[in-house]
Amino acid sequence: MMPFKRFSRRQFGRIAGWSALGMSALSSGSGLAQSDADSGPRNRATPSGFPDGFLWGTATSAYQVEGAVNEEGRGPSIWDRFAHTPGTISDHSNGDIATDHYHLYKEDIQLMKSLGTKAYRFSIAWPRVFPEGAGSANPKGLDFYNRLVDELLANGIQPFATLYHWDLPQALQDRFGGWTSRDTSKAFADYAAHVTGRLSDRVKHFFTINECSRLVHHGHEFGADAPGLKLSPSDVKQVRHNVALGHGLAVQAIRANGRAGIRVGPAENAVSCIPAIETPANIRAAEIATRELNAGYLTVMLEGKYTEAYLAQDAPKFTAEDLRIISSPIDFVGLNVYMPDHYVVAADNERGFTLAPFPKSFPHMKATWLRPGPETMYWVPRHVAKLWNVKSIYITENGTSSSDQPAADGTIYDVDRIMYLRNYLTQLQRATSEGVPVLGYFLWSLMDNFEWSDGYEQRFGLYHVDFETRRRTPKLSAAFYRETIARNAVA
Ligand code: PNW
Repeated sequence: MMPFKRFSRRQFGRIAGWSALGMSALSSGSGLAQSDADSGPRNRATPSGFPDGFLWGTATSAYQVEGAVNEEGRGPSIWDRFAHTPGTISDHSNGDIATDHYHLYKEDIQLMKSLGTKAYRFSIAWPRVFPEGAGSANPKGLDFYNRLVDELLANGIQPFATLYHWDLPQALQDRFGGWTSRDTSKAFADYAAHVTGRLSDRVKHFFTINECSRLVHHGHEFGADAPGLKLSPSDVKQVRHNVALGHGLAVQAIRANGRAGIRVGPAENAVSCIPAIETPANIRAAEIATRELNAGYLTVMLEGKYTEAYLAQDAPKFTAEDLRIISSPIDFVGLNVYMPDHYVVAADNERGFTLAPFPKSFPHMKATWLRPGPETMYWVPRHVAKLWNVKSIYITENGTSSSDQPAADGTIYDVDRIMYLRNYLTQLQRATSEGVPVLGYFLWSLMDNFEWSDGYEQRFGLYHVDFETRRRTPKLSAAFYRETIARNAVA
């Protein structure tokens, strides 16, 4: 284990729950801990450290944490409608109250601070800003985000705002058919312009759209997420094109309306292609697969064209101008990294690769879809940096749910989450030590929250939330993350 400078006793304060984990909490108001963390390289010379200034953060999204769905003029979103439709959410819950972050944000910022995080990725609810999706803005729409941003900055935490994390104003679904129409792409750009005009004096980093891939497939192909559609393959590709167009239009609107120095990029769950064995041929095959299987979003966004194979079937309708807009220059790529989608083997076939089927015995975390494959955290940013010459990458999400039962002493010893995080972070450190330009990492999630169609049955938080009392309690993984941040190395 690496020697590192320990915080002195007086730098610690108390936050409920930390002592139960055998840890003291960082004082919320001392400022000392922060200057200490900033005071230079603790691990630069060690093989296990992250780069100096590596940005550690946590992530949430509006509908999953805020609640307060009827406050200060917010309009309904497709997720309000979907969650209130019987048969959609496994535990019949919804996000009406969620973690009540809308009212408890100050307390939550102290939780972030006690972890030692220096950045927070949250999303802005479009229906708070434009209750009808477009037209006249709600004058109180940004009040909450102004309060949130000011409180973050006052506590030394940089705000990273996502503009769209799936909560489309219901009015746009009703009026245009949502993302099936490019009118929604245009409305998204108008909303992005409005927000950046008002927040970019304090918010310097904006993500356009969270996970095009899931919102397209789960929302419009499988019907498992809002708006619950099951469209034909060609309509699904049209939706994906409209979402990509929305991203590009928003990038342009953000640049036109934001302050100088504003930085913008997507937050995408790239289809992850891992060389099954790390041979040069398999690595090349995994790169080819990455480009091909992300053709509808990252590839078109970074190359300004669709691949031939993508257009060979069910091609979307688009213009050359659309492609120019979609590939508007971005400042970074955000990557949500959870699991290996494919292990790739080089093959002498037309595509140049074979996707290995997953054996039935492949392990999973508590959520059956979440297959642990820590090397995903190495290969995805490496592929993106290499294929498209991307110079700045943020890991915008990574984490896992756990069954999270309290032990007899009341503590949640979520050692499966710690095992998962430790292994993924080790692979992230491998990437940064080789020069893959990952600048920061946002752990999903700060606290348990509304996990979409899994309701409150999948808990992804470092902090346990009691959904009766809204009390937050750190799990053992919170102590793991705090230790990792303090060392700037995997703990
Ligand atoms: C992400 N996959 O969803 C979302 O951005 C979050 O809102 C969500 O709470 C979190 O991850 C946990 O699910 C994903 O199949 C869903 O690879 C599925 C996958 C990845 C991310």
